[in-house]
Amino acid sequence: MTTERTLVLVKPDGVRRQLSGAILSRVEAKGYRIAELKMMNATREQLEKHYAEHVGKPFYEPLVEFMLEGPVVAAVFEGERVIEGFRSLAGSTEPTAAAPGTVRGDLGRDWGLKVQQNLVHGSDSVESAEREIGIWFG
Ligand code: D4T
Repeated sequence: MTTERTLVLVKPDGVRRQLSGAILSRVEAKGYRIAELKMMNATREQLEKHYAEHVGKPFYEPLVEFMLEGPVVAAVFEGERVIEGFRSLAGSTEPTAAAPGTVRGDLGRDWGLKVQQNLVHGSDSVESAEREIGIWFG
């Protein structure tokens, strides 16, 4: 049996607010294992690949600009059903509506900007995870 992997990003708002450790700690405490970890500055090329599905949407360019504002922490977490498990921990996309107890629900809010600054990214399927891990870890 192959253990599932997911790409987790602590976005620039999370790094800037010094929440990287708190966020990674929640994921580790749930029982998932860090397989890869680094802090880096994303390139526009990486973001264009990562967010290709959103090209043309009103929040696309603000999203890319936001992700270029500062460093991100990129991690690969491993574990049974980690993709679903991490998305459950992260909470829904909109921090205002995200359930308390989730990363976005507890630590995020709407700042009235053109893009939601929602602290984390997590892959949404096995195929996305493998594609995204390739983009961020080569
Ligand atoms: P990511 O992909 O960053 O983990 O977030 P989600 O899976 O929760 O959300 P997404 O891919 O649909 O959106 C990517 C990114 O764009 C922002 N966004 C999204 C936004 O500002 N307004 C919107 O209406 C949507 C759909 C937030 C996350």
